[in-house]
Amino acid sequence: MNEASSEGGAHDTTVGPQSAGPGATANSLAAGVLRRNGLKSWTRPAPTLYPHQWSWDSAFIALGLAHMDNGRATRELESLFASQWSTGKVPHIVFNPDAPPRSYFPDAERWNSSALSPDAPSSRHTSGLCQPPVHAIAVRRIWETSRGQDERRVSRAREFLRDNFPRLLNWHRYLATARDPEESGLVTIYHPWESGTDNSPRWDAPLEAVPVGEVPSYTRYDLQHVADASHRPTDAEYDRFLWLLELLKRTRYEEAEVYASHPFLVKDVLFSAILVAANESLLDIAEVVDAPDADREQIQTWIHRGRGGLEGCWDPELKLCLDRDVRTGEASRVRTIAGFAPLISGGLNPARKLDLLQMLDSPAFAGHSGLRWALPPSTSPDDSGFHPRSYWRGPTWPVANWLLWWSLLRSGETVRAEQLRLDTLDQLADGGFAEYFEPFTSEPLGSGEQSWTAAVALDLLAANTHDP
Ligand code: 2M8
Repeated sequence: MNEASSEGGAHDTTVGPQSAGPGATANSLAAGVLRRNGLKSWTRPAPTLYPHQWSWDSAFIALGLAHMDNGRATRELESLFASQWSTGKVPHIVFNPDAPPRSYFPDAERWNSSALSPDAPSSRHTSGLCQPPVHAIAVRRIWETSRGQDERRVSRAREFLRDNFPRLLNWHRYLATARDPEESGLVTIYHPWESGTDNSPRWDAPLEAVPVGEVPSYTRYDLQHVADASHRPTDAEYDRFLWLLELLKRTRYEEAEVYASHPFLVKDVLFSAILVAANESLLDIAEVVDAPDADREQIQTWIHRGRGGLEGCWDPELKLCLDRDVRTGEASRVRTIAGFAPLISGGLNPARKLDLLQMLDSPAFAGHSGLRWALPPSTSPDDSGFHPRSYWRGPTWPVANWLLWWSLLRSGETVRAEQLRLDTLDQLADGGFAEYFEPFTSEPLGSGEQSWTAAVALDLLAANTHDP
């Protein structure tokens, strides 16, 4: 690991079972990032670029914190869920009132969600979007890491599960209904920011189809925090992102209205697959909290429906799963890591699993001969939308590797999973806990101390101590 970002070994005792082994330095470095980015009850995704609380970042962060400090892990999620909308939506950003002025745009004022929507929380400012639902997966991890610990810790964890089961169920219900009125099993997103893979070429065609109107003037602050503007979306992309935001505001974030009028409605396969996996975790949580049978049956229905929907998005020629534009019915024929969605949702027949494993290791992804590590680039180098340094258009992302690793383990592909784990950890040992990496040179890009990168490192390092 890069010693420049080290806090030294002073905190080793807080990093759990790995602290005495060879992973001790890596553990303490990763824990140091989470400690430095941590505020009172939640963690900034990055010290300057992202000064607010982001939804799926917090879930990954909690998953890592579960190996350091269970109390902090539970607080992370509780503070996020305190801003859950009355519809069940978990907002993609919860704004930090103490963030330095002019540090992030669009800010709370631009979203204006509490004033516009009666469904938004009134005491905290949030964005009007959401992000992939990794939360139940993190809650399940918090439960697992409490097992075998002293009775007080186990009962605190059980209580946490009990308190959070209804919140998670509401969140998933919101996604399965408001975001899937067709009952297709696929989640509709209203904005590329909801996908978490913001300017992936997955969104190029549906975004280009959006006629952009007059965007109120704005200043981007993100560019001041990165070494090179080419790592971030272009100004033209930002105009489109902000135009969509204006349109959502005109609907007052009212779901039916958005569905009727919004020009960007896309069935996102990665988001949908994460929801299936999260529903599997939610079923396990339901078991622990002894939830009513009706809730469990509901979750089973969502899992089944989700897998069916994803199967319908399979492209036999590209051998990947593809997003679909709700308005045109067109599939987005680009090759990105989202195409591996069925691996994440699981329950695959052997032929489909083989297709996916072969594609993962083919020259189009992790088997590309020029890669520094055998890690899948976010966009295939063979795709015309590929860019090795531009955010979600080609770099490798440790969180994406974590999702694939975890999915491979769950599907019984332990050897492939282990290779992915080791390559990811080697990349981090080399380049530190960066937000993303150039896939050929492994140059760290974006923010240098990204919390979710450190968090997934902690989980990967602890992998030999728990089951997937
Ligand atoms: C990135 O997204 C934000 C907007 O939500 C941005 O670029 O300003 C994405 O990588 C997203 O997935 C992530 O949650 C967020 C914070 O790390 O940054």
